[in-house]
Amino acid sequence: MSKAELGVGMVGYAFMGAVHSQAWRTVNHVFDLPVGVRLAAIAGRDPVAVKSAAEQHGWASTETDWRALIARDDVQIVDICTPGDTHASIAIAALAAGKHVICEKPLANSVSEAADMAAAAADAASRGVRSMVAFNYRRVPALAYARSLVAAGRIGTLHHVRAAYQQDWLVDPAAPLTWRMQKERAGSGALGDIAAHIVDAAQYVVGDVLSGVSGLLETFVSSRPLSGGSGLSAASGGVGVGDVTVDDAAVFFGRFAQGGIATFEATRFATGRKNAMQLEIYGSGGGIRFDFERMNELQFFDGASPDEENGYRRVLVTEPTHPYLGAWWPPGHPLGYEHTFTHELRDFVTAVGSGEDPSPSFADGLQVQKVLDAVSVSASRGSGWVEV
Ligand code: SOE
Repeated sequence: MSKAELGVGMVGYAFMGAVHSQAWRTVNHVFDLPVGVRLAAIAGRDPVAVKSAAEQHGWASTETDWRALIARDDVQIVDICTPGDTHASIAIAALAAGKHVICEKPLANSVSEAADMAAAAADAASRGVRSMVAFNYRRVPALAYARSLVAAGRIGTLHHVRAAYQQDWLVDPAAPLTWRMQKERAGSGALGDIAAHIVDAAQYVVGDVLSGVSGLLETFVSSRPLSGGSGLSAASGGVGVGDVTVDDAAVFFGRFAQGGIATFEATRFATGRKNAMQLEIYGSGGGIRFDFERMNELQFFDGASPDEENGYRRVLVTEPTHPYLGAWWPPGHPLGYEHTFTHELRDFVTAVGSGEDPSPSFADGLQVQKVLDAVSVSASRGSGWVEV
């Protein structure tokens, strides 16, 4: 008997839309899901551009208004890949219409929007409608494995977390202004875009939440040209210059609720670092180090090994017994960035198909938003301590 199939409707088709599309096309064919998925429709305001995106990424049809997408009978899942200023309205409307929702990070542009989304998600869950926030780095097999090591007590009592997310795509002052540098669209800069990832990843791996932070935000280049550039810094047009109204970099430290302290650095100005996401975890009985540039590896120091032969050892996380890997290639055949999205959809669709709530929930997204907000408040008060 063939499986039931859920129609997916996606809003947005830029970088995240492209990578999510790839994952939607793949997830059915790699993992054995309780329900199938179909790429029903994609929505975007520009009719020509959305049509060409649909053809390129394999969507069956298009809409130019997300409300029409949500209203369709052949759409049961709504995937939100738009800038943060539209997340709350799309997600809340979709949940009210009984559609399961997966939403890109950060969940929203403010704590109050995120709280509204979490409340709508809790209400929808009571009606069997599921939601998830898309923190894809949780689905790096090496990080999922790191979490299991910490949970199994292999590093003992947590002392330190050192997390960094470094990019360099804004170091050139001639890089143009885009929505990612506008507070009303993106909410914040490096803070919401990439610190959100390392806050989520750190909390996920250690299995605890930050209880307070102290931070500093910096904007190195305060105005930028309105057109030019390529890739993430491509602007769609305009003349002259516009103001950058978000942070270019965020640094902060924090304390975990159950003990252990952490430092975080998120920047778009780390010259030469393209997408360097790093996490180090040190406990009384061991340590773990991860670098996304070597995402198939984990460095593990096992304090239980004899001193004379001990040191950080490189664990190649490609064995089928590691999280997510059984469905892919034989040992030693590594995965890449895009697989993390296939894994997140695997977990989302599995939960939806099994009638369970996926993780991370909108409530988890709200908690990350509270951490980001506490960093902003701290920075605005000269870096004083702020409870989360
Ligand atoms: C841009 O900084 C960006 O695309 C983020 O928005 C993504 O979440 C991250 O995975 C890569 O960098």
